[in-house]
Amino acid sequence: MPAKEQRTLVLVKPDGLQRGLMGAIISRLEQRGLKPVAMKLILIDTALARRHYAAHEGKAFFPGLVQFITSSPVVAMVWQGKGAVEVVRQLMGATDPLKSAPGTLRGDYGLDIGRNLVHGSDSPEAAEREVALFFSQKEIVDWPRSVEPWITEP
Ligand code: DAT
Ligand code: MG
Repeated sequence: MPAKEQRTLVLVKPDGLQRGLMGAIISRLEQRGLKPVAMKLILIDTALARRHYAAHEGKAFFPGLVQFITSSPVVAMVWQGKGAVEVVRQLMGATDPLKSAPGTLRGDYGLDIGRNLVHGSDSPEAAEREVALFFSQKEIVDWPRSVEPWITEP
């Protein structure tokens, strides 16, 4: 991976799949110029959910959050590109869809903080931890993309 690029974990949450929005969500990441390097549909088990959301353990919403994220499949992905962590956070919008700007994924498709459609790592450190939680090294494909120089100046 080029030094100026980052990788980040993105989940299309159960509400995104149930509502038929995974394509719309993936399209926005693609259109921005980010490159997918790993992708799979999985049912998250309770152990993985608790590890993924360990920072929120003890909070009032934690049990509901674990219940929700394990209730139906998600699409787990790794997206790569310049500033990928921050770019995905911007594309997602604020945690609470009621406070997310129109034009963001949560601002366009969501109403409820407990049904906010998408997860993106909140820092490079979190991204490294979360990518390793969801994907083995072998599942991450470092493929060359011919359009790259038209997205990022070499
Ligand atoms: P984000 O997903 O924007 O990184 P977070 O890490 O603070 O937000 O919280 C993880 C998820 O937990 C969030 O996507 C939705 C849920 N959540 C957060 N705060 C909540 C609250 N006050 N009430 C209900 N659910 C909440
Ligand atoms: Mg978070």
